[in-house]
Amino acid sequence: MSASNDHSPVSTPLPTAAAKAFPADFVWGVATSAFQIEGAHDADGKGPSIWDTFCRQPGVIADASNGDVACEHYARLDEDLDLIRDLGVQAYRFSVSWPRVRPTGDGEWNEAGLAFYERLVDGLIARGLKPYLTLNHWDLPQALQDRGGWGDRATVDRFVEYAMGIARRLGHKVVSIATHNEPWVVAQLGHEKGVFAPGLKDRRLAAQVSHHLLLSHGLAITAMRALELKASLGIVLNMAPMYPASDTDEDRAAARLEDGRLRRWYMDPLFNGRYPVDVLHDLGEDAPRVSPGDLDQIRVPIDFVGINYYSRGVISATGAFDNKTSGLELTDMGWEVYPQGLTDLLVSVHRDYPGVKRLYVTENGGAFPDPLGSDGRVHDADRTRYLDTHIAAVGDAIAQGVPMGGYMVWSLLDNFEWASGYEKRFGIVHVDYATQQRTPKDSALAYRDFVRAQLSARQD
Ligand code: IFM
Repeated sequence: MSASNDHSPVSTPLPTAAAKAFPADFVWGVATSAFQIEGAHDADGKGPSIWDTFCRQPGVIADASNGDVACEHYARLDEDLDLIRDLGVQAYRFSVSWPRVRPTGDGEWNEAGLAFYERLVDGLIARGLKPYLTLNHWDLPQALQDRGGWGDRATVDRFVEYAMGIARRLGHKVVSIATHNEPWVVAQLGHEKGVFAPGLKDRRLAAQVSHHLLLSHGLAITAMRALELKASLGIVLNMAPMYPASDTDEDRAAARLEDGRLRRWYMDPLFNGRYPVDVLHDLGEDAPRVSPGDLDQIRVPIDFVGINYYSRGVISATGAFDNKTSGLELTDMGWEVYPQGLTDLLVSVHRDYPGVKRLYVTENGGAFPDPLGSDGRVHDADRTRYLDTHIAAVGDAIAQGVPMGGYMVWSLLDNFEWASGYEKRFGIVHVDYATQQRTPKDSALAYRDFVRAQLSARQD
């Protein structure tokens, strides 16, 4: 590992996970997204995204930072690809910045931006790594937002054009294309709560946005299918199992509705061709306008669903549950560490949606404040434990028959954690933002050694 050649191997890497069985074709990887690491916000013809704009509003980002520089990944591509290779993982999940490749969301394509992603994909392949590409990890071109963004049905068509442009250029090289990352976040945090870009607070708009995201997914999948790519095509959703805070009817009903808002709102149209009745009822007048045929377009066959899992939800009808009192370890985000929730979630998705062919954990990890020590290392035992127990939880789901395809750690690098700025560190590789020095943390070394042992066991 370039920044850690002197680091000795971890003797018993991820012991709980190592006791589980994973299929021979299971893929081990790491994940990032464009806005969170690339920087180079206006380099080589890139247009502004809604996150570039949002970060400039006072008070919206905890440390008043932005993505202008981030991890300088755009300039340090080769170094970072070497880092991934040296981790010994098989796959790298990344996203393409739409305004880097098509600055205004329509019109001219930016060859320099396309060439960057081609270099990224070719660089992965040359290092024996599998590219997992995500099209939309939230950084919509600002020019499209100026015309209504995801609230405007025309953005659906622009997204299909974007998907086709990327698929034509890179689709024959990558192994996987996901349309959207966490559409719930775009709709709810971006358009209802207003804490993420574009910072709007309008429940009806948020519901319409979620519908347009789903419609754009379905239409893009259909269009990309026609290219007969080898890449598998799917979508990535954030999910959390929702447990009632008590056994009362009220708490159980509240937990069911919360599950509806987060999971069934996306999975039901994708796999059953309808929105869940209880959530529609809850939305009332704010329910989205759905044109005839839309739901058929959304329910097109896909090859996989990626699940991003971080924690559980505990729901009480009065909103009274305080996770600080649960006694569970909390990450630096204040999220409970609850690996059993990942098993429960994967098992429930498999049970409730038999149409799902393959599931991936496309993101999982924890923010912990572990600093760089005086020995030049980061002894992040908390993150290492988090990975160990959550990978083991995936193993438990596999033992219960869930068709799992792979697991990707969030994240390769410490990076821009949206409204939390650079204050929260999810990386298994530490980034010193003053020097851009990358230092693999103990968790990276443990994951490296765990993956190495998994892969070598396959050859026996
Ligand atoms: O950093 C984010 C990522 O962009 C999307 N999923 C959740 C992560 C941690 O908050």
